[in-house]
Amino acid sequence: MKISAAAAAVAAAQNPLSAATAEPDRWVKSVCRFCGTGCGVQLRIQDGRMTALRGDTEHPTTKGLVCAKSLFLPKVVHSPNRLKYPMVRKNGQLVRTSWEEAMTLVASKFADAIKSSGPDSVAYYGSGQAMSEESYLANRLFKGGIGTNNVEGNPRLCMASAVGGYVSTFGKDEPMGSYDDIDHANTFFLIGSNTAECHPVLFDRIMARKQSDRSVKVICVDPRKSPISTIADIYLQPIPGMDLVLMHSMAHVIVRDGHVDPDFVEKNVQFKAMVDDAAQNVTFEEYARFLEDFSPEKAEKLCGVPAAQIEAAAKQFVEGPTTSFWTMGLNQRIRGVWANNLVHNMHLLTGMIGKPGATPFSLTGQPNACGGVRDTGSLCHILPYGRVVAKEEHRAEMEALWGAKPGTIPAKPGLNTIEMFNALGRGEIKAMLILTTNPGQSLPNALPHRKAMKEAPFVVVLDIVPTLTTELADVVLPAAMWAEKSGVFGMSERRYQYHPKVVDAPGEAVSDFDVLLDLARRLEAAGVVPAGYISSKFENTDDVWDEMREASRNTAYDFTGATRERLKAERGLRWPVPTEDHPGTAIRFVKGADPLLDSGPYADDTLKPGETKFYAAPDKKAVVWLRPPKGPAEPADAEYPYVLSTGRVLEHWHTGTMTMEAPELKRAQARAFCEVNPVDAKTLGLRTGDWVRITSRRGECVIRARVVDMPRPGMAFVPMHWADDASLINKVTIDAYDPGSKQPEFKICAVKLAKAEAPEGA
Ligand SMILES: Nc1nc2c(c(=O)[nH]1)N[C@H]1C(S)=C(S)[C@@H](COP(=O)(O)OP(=O)(O)OC[C@H]3O[C@@H](n4cnc5c(=O)[nH]c(N)nc54)[C@H](O)[C@@H]3O)O[C@H]1N2
Ligand SMILES: Nc1nc2c(c(=O)[nH]1)N[C@H]1C(S)=C(S)[C@@H](COP(=O)(O)OP(=O)(O)OC[C@H]3O[C@@H](n4cnc5c(=O)[nH]c(N)nc54)[C@H](O)[C@@H]3O)O[C@H]1N2
Ligand code: SF4
Ligand SMILES: [Mo]
Repeated sequence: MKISAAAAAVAAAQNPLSAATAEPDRWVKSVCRFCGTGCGVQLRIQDGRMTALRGDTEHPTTKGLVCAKSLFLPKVVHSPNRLKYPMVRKNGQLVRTSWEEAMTLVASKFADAIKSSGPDSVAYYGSGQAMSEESYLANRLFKGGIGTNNVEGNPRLCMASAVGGYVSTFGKDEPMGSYDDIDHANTFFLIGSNTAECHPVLFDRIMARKQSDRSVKVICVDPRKSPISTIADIYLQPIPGMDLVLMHSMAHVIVRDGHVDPDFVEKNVQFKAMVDDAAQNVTFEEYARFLEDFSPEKAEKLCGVPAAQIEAAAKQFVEGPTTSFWTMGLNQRIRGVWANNLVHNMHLLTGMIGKPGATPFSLTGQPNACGGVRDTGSLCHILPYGRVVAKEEHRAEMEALWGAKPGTIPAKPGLNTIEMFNALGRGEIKAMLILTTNPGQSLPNALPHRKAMKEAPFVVVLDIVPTLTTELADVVLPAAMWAEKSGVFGMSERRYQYHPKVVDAPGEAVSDFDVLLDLARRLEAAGVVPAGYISSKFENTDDVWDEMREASRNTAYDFTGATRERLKAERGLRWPVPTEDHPGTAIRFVKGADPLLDSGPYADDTLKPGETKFYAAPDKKAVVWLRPPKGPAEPADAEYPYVLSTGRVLEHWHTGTMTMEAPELKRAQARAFCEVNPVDAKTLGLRTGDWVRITSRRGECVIRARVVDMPRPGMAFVPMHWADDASLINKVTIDAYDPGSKQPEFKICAVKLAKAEAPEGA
């Protein structure tokens, strides 16, 4: 649907919702739009409305299970608070306007900036919740059409360190295993992941595995006793930010006790250290000497975990097959990439990789951070399907496929997320497009970034409801969401799943995809994008999918066999899917008779069944890294004596814009809270329900205390879901980021805590 056509249709009908044709009740196969578990769901459609959601029992990985957030999606979709009309800011107020006026303004601001200040004066900030086709199209428009690499998105806040870990260890991004591994694992190593609340259906599957066999054990590493600590056989509670020491110490025990798999290491592993900013080969013996410094007794002093527990965890780790899962507790750290490397190290040393149940698996948070942003290369330094902007050959391949003028894609990466918002604040970015994300609430150190968005020359935001970002924008466009548009999500286990449009969007809302197409057409007309570059090629997400499959051909991601027709009929396909009769791949880098083992274009036909080859790594050998055990950017000190960590609860999704629209979810966790350990509460004179002021070097919040033995003494924990000023915890967090992955350290900053009066309006 073209925007102009949409506007015309609306002029006639005024409200497309009432215009929906009556139809018989039906249940339609789809995918949950929340977390990276990627649960299969069925949607009940009655009279043009979605009236219910249930788990899809035929779904291969989630088998009919769903969690509470998902069940209330129909209420989110049909919320009365949905944005229905475009709005532009006039005299400081957002006022309703037509699509034509809004898009004319958007296109002219972008075109003017590009003409007067060059392509790098504009930027795109997208999301792991946008459809794959949307991210791909935006990336194509900005990099190959406009000629800027200023393409970023919230996966920078979420997955960048996991990408850095996979790429630096294995040469290519994305997990090599799959959820199938859960059913074969004997040991689960869950580190920095509150799987129970954040990937509940996967957690259920882990529990089912544990219940099926008493020898299955769970190790949990988290400075906060999250709900998974209650099922852990071994629970380690490190000082926040100090688990690099812990993992080196586990590796120390593994080496000391002779649990290294010499054949696997000989064939598949090399050892490296960074010396003066350059990677240098070292020998296994040198690595073993490096580890000598990390005896459990020494490590205990640094990371706060008793030596006996480190020994126990290492001894259990080698009782494989072992599957590791981790999420933001490792990624959102200034040493996030290194933390990822150290998990991989343990798998490589023990050969716990590439066998059923043995895999290092980074759990993705959003439904489409993998398929949509990582795989399509929609970040400032990468290009689709494993290509990078720094390589001339990769740029040339994409320019050829896109029909872009040779040399359009700059060789230099664009600005990473934090630098992009810093540049916005300095006025260097003159026009920014933001969609399917709410950076006004979700960026760390939010105050200066909010100021930047407010004062920037031009910011346009697409959302489904009013948010802390739309309130800062110059133009707000109403977006169709999830079940109101058709496209693909790719979740953590490389499974691409199609979700169909089943209901109409409210009012004049249209999909982000259609807005991107319309913007492209207008920028072509303005002469800042070559004529026909996008407008002559695509009308809908189906067309774009075909080009995306082509872009993946002969790469390690090859999904040329995942046709639209297959995706519509099947319950997802895990890439590589190199041919149309290929069933998809459960384990990459391993060759074998089983069709679910890797037969992608790089797979090595000379291997014997079950043998591994890390074909994307230098010399085809994965890297065990010697990483210095560095701690956080801002540890607690005398002035700011506590560590603040932030995260999530089961019932809410990020900035709450969706889950707060379902009254049942809103009530279930109605208010922000700050968890404080009873030991600290005593010192601070705090009781549950008291107000506590949380102050950092950047800002402060006043939130009700929850005194509970969950965070370690010295640590406080606040979820990120509430938008009222007193609870907006990202005013307090730090935007220091990992020098490799550029992912910010949401998980750790230093704060003061003090009993306080109720904030105004509470
Ligand atoms: N209900 C719900 N589910 C979600 C989401 C949501 O908003 N709500 N969001 C989705 C998204 S995008 C994401 S990224 C994931 C996030 O999923 P998770 O990462 O599992 O969730 P978080 O609560 O952010 O953080 C997990 C844990 O990291 C721990 N942690 C903090 N510091 C450290 C440390 O130094 N070391 C270690 N080992 N652990 C530490 C915290 O104590 C916390 O328990 O959830 C996804 N699923
Ligand atoms: N303190 C703290 N902050 C964090 C984190 C943390 O752990 N602690 N975690 C970080 C992480 S991992 C993540 S992933 C980010 C998430 O941060 P955000 O992406 O900013 O959070 P969401 O609430 O998911 O924002 C999605 C927005 O898209 C809108 N939306 C939904 N569907 C559509 C659609 O189809 N089209 C459009 N245009 N809009 C739509 C929603 O209403 C919502 O406003 O937060 C980061 N921020
Ligand atoms: S576990 Fe994740 S994908 Fe599954 S229903 Fe819950 S939120 Fe949706
Ligand atoms: Mo995330």
